[in-house]
Amino acid sequence: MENFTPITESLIQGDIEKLTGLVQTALDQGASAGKLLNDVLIPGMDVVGERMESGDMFIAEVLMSARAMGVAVEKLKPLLGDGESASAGKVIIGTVKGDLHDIGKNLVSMMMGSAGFEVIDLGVDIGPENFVAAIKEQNASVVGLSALLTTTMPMMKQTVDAICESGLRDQVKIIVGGAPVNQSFADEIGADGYAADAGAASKLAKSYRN
Ligand code: B1M
Repeated sequence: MENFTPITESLIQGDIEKLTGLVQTALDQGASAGKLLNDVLIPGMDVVGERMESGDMFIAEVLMSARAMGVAVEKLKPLLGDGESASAGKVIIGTVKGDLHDIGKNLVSMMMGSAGFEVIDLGVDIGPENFVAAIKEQNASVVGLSALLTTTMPMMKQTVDAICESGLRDQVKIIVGGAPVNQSFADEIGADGYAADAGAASKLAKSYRN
């Protein structure tokens, strides 16, 4: 049994050069891309998520790990045959209309991508009609709404309402997050869940696929 610990460690450290070198060596030695992704890299990102939640890793460190994961995933992508991909479904994510903050949202995108979801990131300042159109077009199963301003929180409710009115509500789970948002606000506007940080958002999305 190969020792994959150095790969996990370099991922957690966000050391892109070391990680890509070790991944290449493992591939050269015969490890499969699917095994590296599902049994080494994704569990490594779970550790990052846990450390983030417990406060043992800072945001900057989490971003470095997420970037390293992105580079490793890009490297493995062409080698992943059908059925070997860890795709866990499609997630539409965006910062709601009127709000331009995207650092936290990008982190959520990266963590969900690292967890095997196909993430369609709509960007910032996204109106309810754009979320609805994207769910329809992409046949997404999870929608993530981010807001950093108290003034844009009502836009989250408008977005949830628009999804209900479009008839797509039963198809998607809606996750909301961002500094001014909390669980009771999520309940109040009819979202399925609230996540305090990127690790929790990814964990929540994963819980919906079971
Ligand atoms: Co703005 N801003 N900002 N800002 N800004 C805040 C949010 C503010 C709290 C600063 C302050 O006054 N103390 C304040 C909001 C006050 C309020 O509403 N109560 C504020 C304000 C007022 C404004 C402007 C109105 C300022 C002005 O122009 N007068 C303006 C609004 C522009 C607009 O959006 N229309 C504005 C502009 C900006 C910049 C453009 C300069 C810049 C954004 C750059 C960018 O995002 N590309 C900016 C920044 C950087 C901040 C602060 C300083 C940092 C935000 C950040 O990136 N944090 C912020 C103060 C603060 O938060 N300390 C502030 C790091 C990031 C990793 O955390 O985004 O919270 P966060 O994401 C976390 C969680 O919230 C969660 O997970 C992430 C990772 O753990 N999360 C989710 C986020 N989305 C999620 C979605 C999920 C789940 C979890 O599921 C889908």
